[in-house]
This record gives sequence, structure tokens and C-alpha cells, in this order.
Amino acid sequence: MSFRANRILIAAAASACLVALAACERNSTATDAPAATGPVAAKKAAAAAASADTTVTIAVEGMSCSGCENSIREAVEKLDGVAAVRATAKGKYAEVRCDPAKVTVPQIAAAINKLGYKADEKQTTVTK
Ligand SMILES: [Cu+2]
Repeated sequence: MSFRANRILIAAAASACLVALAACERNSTATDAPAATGPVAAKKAAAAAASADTTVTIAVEGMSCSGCENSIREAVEKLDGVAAVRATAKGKYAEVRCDPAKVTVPQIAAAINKLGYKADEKQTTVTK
């Protein structure tokens, strides 16, 4: 391979990295805000406040940064019956305040697994 071709490959690889970084940064900006202030969370909280009296804590493998936490939070918040979500890469779990009459642990796990993480239904605690 010529020197020139190598340089082009390196440049392409470098710009792919920058795109990935930008995506991570973009995801990270919302991280510092508490979960309950997101527009989806606010809407859900208003709708589900009366019945969202249960907290499901589910073990999640594969999160490495705040972008991962945000992806999980946003995906699980979309589920019907979910009022608030807190995901922690460091703690390796997601905490979901929800109405157990509307959403099940397998549904929450499926939403997380669909993103490529590994939610372990067997390592789940449900507290009221
Ligand atoms: Cu990440």
C-alpha cells in the first residue's frame, strides 16, 4: 500500500472517531439534568404519578459512559407506565419507577436489550 493511501485511511479512521465522539458528547449534554426534568419524563410523570409507586431495579451490563445511560433512560421512559428512569454505568443497573399494572420487568429488559446492552431479569429487585 502506498504512503498516500495509508494517509487517506488514517484520515478516514480519524474522522470516524470524531463523529463517534461528537455523538457521545451530544448524548452527554443532557446527563447532568435530573431524569425527571426531560420533556418525556415530565409528561410521563404527570400521567403516571398516581400509580407509579413501584421501583424496579434491574442489573444492566455493557454501559460505559453517560451516553449509554441516556440511551437506556430515553428508551425505557418511552414505555407505557414508566414515570422515571435512572441508569448508572458505574453501578451497572437501571432504576425504573413505574406502574407494575402497565409495564412488566420483561418489557423493561427487552427495551434495554434492544439497544445492545444486557439487562438481567434474574437480577431484579422490585420495591414499593
Ligand atoms: Cu456509552
